[in-house]
Amino acid sequence: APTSNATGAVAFPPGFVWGAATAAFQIEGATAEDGRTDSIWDVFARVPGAVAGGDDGAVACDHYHRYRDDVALMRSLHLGAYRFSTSWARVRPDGGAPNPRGLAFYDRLVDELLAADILPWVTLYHWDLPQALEDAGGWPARETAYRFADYAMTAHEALGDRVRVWTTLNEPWCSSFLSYIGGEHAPGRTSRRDGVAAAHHLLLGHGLAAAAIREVDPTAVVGLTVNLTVADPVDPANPADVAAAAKHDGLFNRTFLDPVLRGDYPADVREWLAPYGLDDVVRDGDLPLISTPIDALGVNYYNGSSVAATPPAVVDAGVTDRPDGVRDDADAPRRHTQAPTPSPEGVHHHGRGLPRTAMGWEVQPEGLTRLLTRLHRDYTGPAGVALYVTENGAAYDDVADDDGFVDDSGDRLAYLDAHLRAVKDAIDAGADVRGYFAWSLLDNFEWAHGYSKRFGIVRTDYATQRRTVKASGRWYGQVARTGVVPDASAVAGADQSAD
Ligand code: PNW
Repeated sequence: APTSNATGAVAFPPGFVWGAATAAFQIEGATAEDGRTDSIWDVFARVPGAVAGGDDGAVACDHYHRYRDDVALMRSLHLGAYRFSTSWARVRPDGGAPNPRGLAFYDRLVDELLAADILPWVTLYHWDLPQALEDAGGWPARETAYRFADYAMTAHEALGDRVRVWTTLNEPWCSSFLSYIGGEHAPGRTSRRDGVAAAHHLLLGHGLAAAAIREVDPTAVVGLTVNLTVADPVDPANPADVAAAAKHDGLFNRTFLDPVLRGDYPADVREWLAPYGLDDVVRDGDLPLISTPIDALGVNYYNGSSVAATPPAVVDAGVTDRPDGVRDDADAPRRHTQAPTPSPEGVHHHGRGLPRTAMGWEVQPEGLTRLLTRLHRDYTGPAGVALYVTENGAAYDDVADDDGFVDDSGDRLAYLDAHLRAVKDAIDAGADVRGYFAWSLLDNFEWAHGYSKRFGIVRTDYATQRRTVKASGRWYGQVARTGVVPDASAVAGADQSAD
């Protein structure tokens, strides 16, 4: 459907935060330096077939050594904020004692950002659990939640005098269901019971950390980032499809939203998860902790979903409809457009013939408008919680010229343009959306896809570690500087200079 902000220049509200995002394991490298020990992703990457190309995080973007240049790059893009994550295995190796040399890196990074007038947004957990804690049971073990809160306080103690925005978790759906049920992400387990226990303990860890940070730092902005979708029935007139869409919404979105923002798992979700032990892991007092008030909800949006009660007649290359989302090691890594969930019966994903990114994900910008509007109405508005889009972006098969320049104006730039217009539509409809972070600042380690998928608005040449701003990055830098998404017709094919 056409949106009200379809093509003309669109001005965002004053004070809107313009940023870009990364995650520690995806960019830092230096995985064995200054006392860092293995995380589950270091170990998972050594499993044959787990990561495309046999890629690992040992070097990645070498950001650990190049952070000064990277901050200068952010400044050249006029970013107002930078969302990064701290590595638990660096800050508390093996999940044990604090590591001053690991903390010193984040100390330097934060100082560098502040000197460049860029606000540091810290995410404490972007999927890199210390392997020693996985060996002790991982997220399915309740104890991990308490260890997470300890680690959060170590990071806060070191950086809390300068970092004002604290995000506990990135995408708990991914670090529970995709990791412990789908087996596609580290640690690669395939147990529904483990996935359910992991989800609850991640939320508990969030609540413990959020409450502890609030207590020592009442003016901190505390939040959580979730990956969300809009789930539409293939046939809105078919009650079975409507029910399937509601189930996907329940297991993908509401499982993580409701405990935090409404104080309990929804009744239907409880019913779907009961066979996999939800009631065995939820203890008295957990939900009040999990629903500790937050200030900001981070929303990561990449695509919507079209759901039916029956499988698609034709299974195409991009939409793999699988009954249970469980990994088949002979064919890794796989695309989970059939989301791995604990109770996937009767939920089938269909393609709609929309344009796709290189991930196979359908491009559906208006879904972001509906998602933000719904969140504001049903969750964050009533609670006075601000919304931030903490990730949005796209992988495409970039072609670089001899200078390393990528003209992605026809795809990635267009993706960002359309989604920013969708954000503005949500703001115009009353949603309290206060910022946007492009995923990602740099091409980086795209998890099970290794370095084969490029999400950056800046190209990383892995052979030389040279960074080259793409057309989308030049464009985004202008948007960040002016607060205006320019007229779309003026952008197509136009010369976009860096400043
Ligand atoms: C997010 N899914 O991952 C992460 O936060 C980033 O680290 C990642 O690089 C980015 O999006 C692009 O993938 C996701 O299967 C991975 O629905 C998988 C899914 C969603 C988000």
